[in-house]
Amino acid sequence: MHTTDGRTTPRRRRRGIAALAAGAVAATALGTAAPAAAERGSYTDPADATASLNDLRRVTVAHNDGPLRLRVRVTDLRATSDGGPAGLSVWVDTDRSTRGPDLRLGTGLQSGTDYQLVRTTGWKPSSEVLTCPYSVRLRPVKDVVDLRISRPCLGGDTDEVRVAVLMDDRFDPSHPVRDWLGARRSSTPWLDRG
Ligand SMILES: [Ca+2]
Ligand SMILES: [Ca+2]
Repeated sequence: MHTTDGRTTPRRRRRGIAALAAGAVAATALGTAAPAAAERGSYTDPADATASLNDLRRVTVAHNDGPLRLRVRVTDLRATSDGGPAGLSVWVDTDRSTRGPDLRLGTGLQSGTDYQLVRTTGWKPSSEVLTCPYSVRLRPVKDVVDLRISRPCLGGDTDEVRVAVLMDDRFDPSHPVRDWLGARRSSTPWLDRG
């Protein structure tokens, strides 16, 4: 199980973090030799979900030879909150030839909640939880969530990706707040691997 506070850290996750760290080092070394910047995009979303502390405001995506990195900024991320359950889903489209996104990384937005990566077909989960390296880090002080999906998860020959992001707040089950980045099920432009 993957949790955002590391209280339960199985061997698989430790290996994942090590692999991500190794990837980051490799990318840095490459960067000094050939300073090709990661292909990067930053996308804003309006304050249109003010009923939730986690109103989605900005998503930054960096796609290079290391892990795909996303930073999701919300209005007021809290480590613990009586605001009730809220979650974040990031769908990643890795293949133009398959309809819709191919991966989904989902996480809760309170410290210690689970996160998991699965394959998707037609926006729905189509696999068990994947064992390749990926991570979610909640940073309440900065009001951001940092997500990483390693190259083995994306597929080694994946040269372009696009992402869709949804915040889902169920504090009041009769009035769930859903905040997509942009329009419902819309994605960022395709980002070439930098
Ligand atoms: Ca918003
Ligand atoms: Ca696809």
